Amino acid sequence: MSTETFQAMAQSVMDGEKEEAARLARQAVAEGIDPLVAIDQGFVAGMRYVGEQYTLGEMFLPDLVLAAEAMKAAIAELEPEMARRGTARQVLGTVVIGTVEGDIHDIGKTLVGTLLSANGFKVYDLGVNVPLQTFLDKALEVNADIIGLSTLLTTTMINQRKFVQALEAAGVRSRFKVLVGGAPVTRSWAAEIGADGYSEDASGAVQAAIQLMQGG
Ligand code: B1M
Repeated sequence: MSTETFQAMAQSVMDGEKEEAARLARQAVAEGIDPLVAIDQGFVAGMRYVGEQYTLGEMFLPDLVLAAEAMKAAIAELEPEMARRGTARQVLGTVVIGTVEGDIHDIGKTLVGTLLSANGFKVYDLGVNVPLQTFLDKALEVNADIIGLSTLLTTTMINQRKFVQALEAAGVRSRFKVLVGGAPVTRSWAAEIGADGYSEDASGAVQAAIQLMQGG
């Protein structure tokens, strides 16, 4: 796939062109391109640009919404291929994942959930704006191994810390591994709040989850 096509993917997100984004995603699948490469080198680049322009006051909330719609349309086309490429057969572990309370960003979290699922994890995706108690209730209900907390807002990162504290207060800290991620989240933040795992992207999250299952 040519550099121009990756640029066109980025452009389709910048322009909020849903159909074009979906078409380019289908083209990537037809050409045997790894969906993650299409996402990282194409669509995410467009999303990054939109985020920067929003910060600069050059783009506005409706632009973010349209960009997100285009990105989701592309991912929807790529998802079956991501699942198909997942090689693991046995269930590696059970993951409860969601975006923390106060935060409605869902694209990154959904991508992480999809890849975990494609790689052999049983995934319960609780969606966005998820209260901490809901994470805990679901994790207890399904006897989860890993609880994944995503956040894109600096203002809601604190809910990741609160969740680790809530597990301790409930006396169940040792029952679950906590995996954290999201654009503002760093390895040092993860260490500071006592999370067990961290990743800056979706494929890293799969590696981190596998490590956690191996006791790492
Ligand atoms: Co919002 N938003 N947004 N937004 N938005 C950001 C995050 C922002 C950085 C934009 C900016 O100012 N430049 C900014 C946050 C600033 C901050 O906190 N410091 C921001 C803001 C301010 C807001 C609002 C407050 C705006 C407003 O209302 N005034 C509002 C928040 C509402 C709320 O949540 N309460 C808001 C709303 C929205 C939309 C609804 C319009 C839309 C989201 C639509 C949707 O998700 N359905 C939106 C979008 C699209 C963005 C940007 C542009 C793109 C986010 C995205 O989807 N990225 C974003 C700017 C940016 O990040 N560059 C921005 C693509 C996605 C694949 O990446 O989500 O980072 P990401 O996920 C990655 C990794 O982070 C990691 O893996 C993923 C795949 O590689 N990862 C994990 C994620 N979760 C993980 C979990 C893990 C491990 C890894 O383990 C469990």
